[in-house]
Amino acid sequence: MNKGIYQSLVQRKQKQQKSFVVLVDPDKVDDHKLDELIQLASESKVDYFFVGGSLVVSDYLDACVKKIKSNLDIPVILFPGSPSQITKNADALLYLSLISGRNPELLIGQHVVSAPAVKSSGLEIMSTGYMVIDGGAPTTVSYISNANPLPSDKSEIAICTAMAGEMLGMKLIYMDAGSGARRAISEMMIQKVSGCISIPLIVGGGITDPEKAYLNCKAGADIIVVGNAIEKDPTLIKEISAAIHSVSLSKV
Ligand code: 1GP
Repeated sequence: MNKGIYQSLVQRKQKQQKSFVVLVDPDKVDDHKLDELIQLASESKVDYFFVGGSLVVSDYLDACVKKIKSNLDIPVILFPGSPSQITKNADALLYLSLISGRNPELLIGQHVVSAPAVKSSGLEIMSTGYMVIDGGAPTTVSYISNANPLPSDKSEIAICTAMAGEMLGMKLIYMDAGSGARRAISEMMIQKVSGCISIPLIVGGGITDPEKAYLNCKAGADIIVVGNAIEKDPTLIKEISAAIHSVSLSKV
């Protein structure tokens, strides 16, 4: 099985190079909008695309992945809200287990049901401890997951959860306040969690400006994911990418 993308994430972390991910929700783009994102991403040194959403009802996922792949040399990683959001045309899959919640379906149940399809997809599978952090208001992910988000002021729970995920063998930790979160994850929590794990830390949810992305990276996030803000204003891609990559430069 191809391990190239995970290796690149680990190497980037070792070199303290921060990564910028543009999240595309197939329900919220069309060909025209995607063309614009592709153009801006190619001009702005975007590192990875995530494609998926907590609830995808359109049938645009496969076409969306194909369009990005045929226009750009940037890895496309699936970020699925359910096992139906899998296409072999992507490069890799975040194999998410919702370790912040106590819903057995999202911890292991859906994985069991979809295991044969996932295995035969040929995608690079990246086991990911997924932690939904309270973002100040219900988000689609907190509703659909039917699990309590982790309280935003309980860094010690976040630390223990991430440590447990790493010791269980997960390859990535993804702390997510949920798409369009009112309140993004605090730098204090990011700093505490990143100091207690050695695998790459992904942070997303409610990041709407370059400053927040920069501060999240400074606090210890290795990979920053932005979706909602870019849907509203695609030109933000350029500024956010520059802010994230400036952290890498300042560490060289
Ligand atoms: C959501 O972390 C992602 O799962 C990105 O969140 O859409 O708020 O940027 P936003």
